Amino acid sequence: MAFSLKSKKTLFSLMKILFGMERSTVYFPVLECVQGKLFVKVQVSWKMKGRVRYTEKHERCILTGFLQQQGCIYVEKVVPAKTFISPGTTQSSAVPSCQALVSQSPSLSSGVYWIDPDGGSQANAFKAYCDMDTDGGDWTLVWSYTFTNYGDFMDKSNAITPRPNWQVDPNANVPISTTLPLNETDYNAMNFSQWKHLGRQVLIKSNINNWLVCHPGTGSLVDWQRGNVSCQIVKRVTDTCKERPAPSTFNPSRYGPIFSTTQLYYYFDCYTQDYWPTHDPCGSGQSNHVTNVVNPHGNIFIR
Ligand SMILES: [Ca+2]
Ligand SMILES: [Ca+2]
Repeated sequence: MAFSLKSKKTLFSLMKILFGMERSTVYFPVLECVQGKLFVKVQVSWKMKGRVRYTEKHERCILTGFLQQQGCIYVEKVVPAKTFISPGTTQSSAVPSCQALVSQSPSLSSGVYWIDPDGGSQANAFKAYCDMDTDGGDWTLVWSYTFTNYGDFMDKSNAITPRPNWQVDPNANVPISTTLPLNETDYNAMNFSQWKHLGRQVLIKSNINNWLVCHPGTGSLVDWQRGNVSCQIVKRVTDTCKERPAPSTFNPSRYGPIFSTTQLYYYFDCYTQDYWPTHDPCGSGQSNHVTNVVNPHGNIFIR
């Protein structure tokens, strides 16, 4: 709120010229606002030769937005624009997951939103990338990886990198990330202990192998539990082995998780001294991945 004073200039100028008296007015903050009326406390002092000769104190009722007295007080009412904060666009509007975001704002597109998987205080909410397009959307990106030696794919030195902080052999030697990836080529991983707060379904994307959606059975990636899973191919990246089925088992093996049919389909090998990170659309544990890809990578999403 701002005040501007249009005083009775002529009178006050005359007082000053004739008696050397000066008038000063102090406005105090609004006391009350009742039914459109604002009350302010006003103190008017008359000074002569720098000394206060007398002071008037009173409350003044003013109507918002109107001139109350001729040449006296103008009130400018500042009304902040009411802004609607869309869910997930600020830390304070963080949602539990990308899935929760969709239920609140169904038309959102893929991108970065604020989420708070563990609930409660939003002080530990963070930004995450949500895929709103694949297989109905609602997916939170938890891992983006590339390869240590894509050019010589079956060599021992090849592995995915970086890896999440899941429990594998201590000799696993690619870097561990606990920094959330904010896009599909931001090679990082969410703290693995947080994945389970997002859901149990897994979306695996890669530009060198088919995309899978896997539902948990007796096996579950986020629970790090070996057993059956039910996977569907949601996008074919290659025509190789079109007749072959999607994986049906999950195994949290020594150097990283494996999704298999009868043989390996995806192996997230994280050891550069042995093995290699199978991405085989035939599910045969062989080198049938797409070759000569720029920025070869993969991603895991949870919902
Ligand atoms: Ca929280
Ligand atoms: Ca390796």
